[in-house]
Amino acid sequence: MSTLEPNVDLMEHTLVLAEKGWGTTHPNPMVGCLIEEDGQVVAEGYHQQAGGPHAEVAALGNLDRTPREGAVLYVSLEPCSSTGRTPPCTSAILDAGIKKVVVCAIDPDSRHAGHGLDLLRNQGVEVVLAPPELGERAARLNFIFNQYVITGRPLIALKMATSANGMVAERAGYPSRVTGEAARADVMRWRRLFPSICVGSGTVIADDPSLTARLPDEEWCPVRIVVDSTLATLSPTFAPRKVYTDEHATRTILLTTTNGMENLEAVARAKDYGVRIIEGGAGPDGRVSPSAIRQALVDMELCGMYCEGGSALARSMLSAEEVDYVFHYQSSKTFNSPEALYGPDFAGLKIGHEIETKLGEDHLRHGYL
Ligand code: AOF
Ligand code: ZN
Repeated sequence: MSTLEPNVDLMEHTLVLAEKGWGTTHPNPMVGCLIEEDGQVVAEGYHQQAGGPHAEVAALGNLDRTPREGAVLYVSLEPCSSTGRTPPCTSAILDAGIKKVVVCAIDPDSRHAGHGLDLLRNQGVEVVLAPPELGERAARLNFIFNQYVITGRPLIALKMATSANGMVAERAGYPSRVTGEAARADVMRWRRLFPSICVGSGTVIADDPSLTARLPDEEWCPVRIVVDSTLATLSPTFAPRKVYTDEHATRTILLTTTNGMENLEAVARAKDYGVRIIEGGAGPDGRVSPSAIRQALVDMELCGMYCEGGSALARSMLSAEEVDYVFHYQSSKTFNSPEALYGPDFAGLKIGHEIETKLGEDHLRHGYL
């Protein structure tokens, strides 16, 4: 008979703690943990970065004493049970004398998947799982980690913002504001989560984006991948683009084709900027093939990528079925100009396990393709 009645608020709080590692734990998951004694939270911890202490070890370390009898450890992900970069958390829990553990989600990493729970139970620890709805939320938090650890395939997400009538730009070739402030702030948060971001050459030429995550307390630059088959973005006919000249230029990677590598002037310019060029395979249309983009991520050991278009790149990735996850921001504005640019048919996409959020006047739907 179970003597443990877990507290849902405390379970939820482990998710809040996990999110403190938003974007900093790759390729590891975000995990939060707390220790409760007699209804009081006496220590908290979270996983900050791969190679660093896991959430359970951080919480036990923050307690700085032996947990009292009856202490309950709440953790957002199943405790690991084998040695990776760090020793197993199951050992840390047992060594601390914890006899009750509440777990929100099972670790999909096959080294652990359920083994952590079994091991603890076999050692006489009472283990309780969160209710399914909370378990799903805990698991969903680590959607990038989950796919990468299960399949070895980096998670490629495509973000697009469209007007109410399906346009991605008010005037083709020029930057335009499709969504409002809240949606743009939300994009910054996703840019902070993904280890890499990517855009096509047309977007770099038209918008001159910086592709950084600008948050209230931090500016962060993911690995910036520019997909540019001919190295047109390095043309001297316009001002050098920000991604090549700002203080994060060494975090920009140009992905091009054999044809692009023959543009020797552009190759020399990239070298001057300190920007690395990767040569990938081309499709029948002569452009970098979507599978070459995925291969580049695998080669660089990047577990996820947030692709912000433009529409040519989005179309080719969608038709090659190289998109795993979509973020569709839908504005309530209508772009009626004859120069407006149609995007891919986002409204028609079937999104699995869809999450919908209202952001000011705009709507975001995101989920698996
Ligand atoms: C936990 N708590 O806070 C995290 C876990 O190489 P390591 O030692 O960091 O182990 C990485 C694996 O551990 C990772 O693939 C995932 O299965 C698990 N992450 N587990 O109990 C944590 N970050
Ligand atoms: Zn662990």
